[in-house]
Amino acid sequence: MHTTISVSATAQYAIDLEEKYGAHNYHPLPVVLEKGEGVFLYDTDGKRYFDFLSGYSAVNQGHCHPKIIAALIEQAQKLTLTSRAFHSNLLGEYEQFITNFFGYDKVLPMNTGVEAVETAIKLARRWGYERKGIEENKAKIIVCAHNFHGRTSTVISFSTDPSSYSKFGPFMPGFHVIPYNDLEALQEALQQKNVCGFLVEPIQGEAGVVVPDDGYLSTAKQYCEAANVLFIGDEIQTGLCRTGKMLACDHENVRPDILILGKALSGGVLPVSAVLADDEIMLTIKPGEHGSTYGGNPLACHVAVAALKVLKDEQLSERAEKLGQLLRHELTALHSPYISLVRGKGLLNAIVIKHHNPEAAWDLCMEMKENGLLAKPTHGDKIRLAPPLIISEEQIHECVEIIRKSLAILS
Ligand code: IF1
Repeated sequence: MHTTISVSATAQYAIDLEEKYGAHNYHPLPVVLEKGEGVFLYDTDGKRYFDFLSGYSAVNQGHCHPKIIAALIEQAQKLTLTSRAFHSNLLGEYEQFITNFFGYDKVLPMNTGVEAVETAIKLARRWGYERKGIEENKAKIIVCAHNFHGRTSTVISFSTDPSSYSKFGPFMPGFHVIPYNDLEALQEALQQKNVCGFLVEPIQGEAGVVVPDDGYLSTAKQYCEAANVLFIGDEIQTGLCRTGKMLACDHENVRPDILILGKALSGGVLPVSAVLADDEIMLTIKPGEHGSTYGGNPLACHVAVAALKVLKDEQLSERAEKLGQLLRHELTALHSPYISLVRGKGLLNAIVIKHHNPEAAWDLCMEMKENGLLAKPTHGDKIRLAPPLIISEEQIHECVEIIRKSLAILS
């Protein structure tokens, strides 16, 4: 059982309300946040924390970025939603902006990340039937073990994590699981009939920031091309400068046939996701065959353009590259007996905790919280360390010192 810790009456009141009136589908750290600004979060008692989770990479630009908030406020006072039954003055401009930004013919705007993943699955299947001649209802998509692509019934159908899929069946067929970072397994799977796509995270985030071997993505893309299979890049967590390039696939000059974005596409302000592809794929879906109430709403369009501009204007991929190297170097230099591994790319990093106590990672996160840094374990012994990309060099050093000091709790 996790060690409990007392919180202030104000915080406890908020926690109790969640306990009584909210579904118990999370196990958050005992901290109640009230304000976010840049790299900092503030709890209901005014205590300040470095945010080393960044909304699971949705807040790459920093909390409440002034330019993104200004775009939100400006558009919120004009027009927030038209539905797609009518045109809006902002959708086409946004579509032109984002397709030019990433170099694709077209975009299909959605809201949450998993909706974009579902959209990509439907696009790949539809392309498979219409362009590759796959037998109807026989399309297969290759996925990787330890994947995380969201929590809808279809997407958990190909999860290998029981906490994501158990007792949520029956499951959607049409997926073939192979080991991650295993090109032989991919090559073999691609020999099957009816394969339309390979859905992959360039770095497996939820699995604990698992970075594949150099060359994995580029060779996988070559294999897919040779097999006439679509390479579907889920960059919801790894994209938008997080790993030191605009897209994690850019590290290997891989251009996904279908690119999936989410999270920081709005800078953490509201759910905005997008699927980008060229006409041969995108135009296989005809009017009335896919969509959503809020997909491409003018508020999301205006916010997303502002959020994308911040990424480039503030050179956030260069920062992530430089400061990520510094963070990994400094963490390694701690030579802590409790850190068995430091890994990551750009500012998407994780430490693996080595300790006889299975709760050690949680206890360390609780101690870091006491010392002013918020992070949370994933899969037991791994702690993701992913601050907003606007963090400064001196703040990196300050945070490494907090981590160093907190490690003493494991002695
Ligand atoms: C939760 C995890 C991270 C994602 C990738 C699609 C989605 C996600 C690569 C779906 C979402 C979120 C979901 C959130 C916590 C977080 C998470 F721990 F769950 F797995 F980041 F690692 N593809 N990841 O990472 O996007 O529908 O959520 O917008 O469910 O608790 P979404």
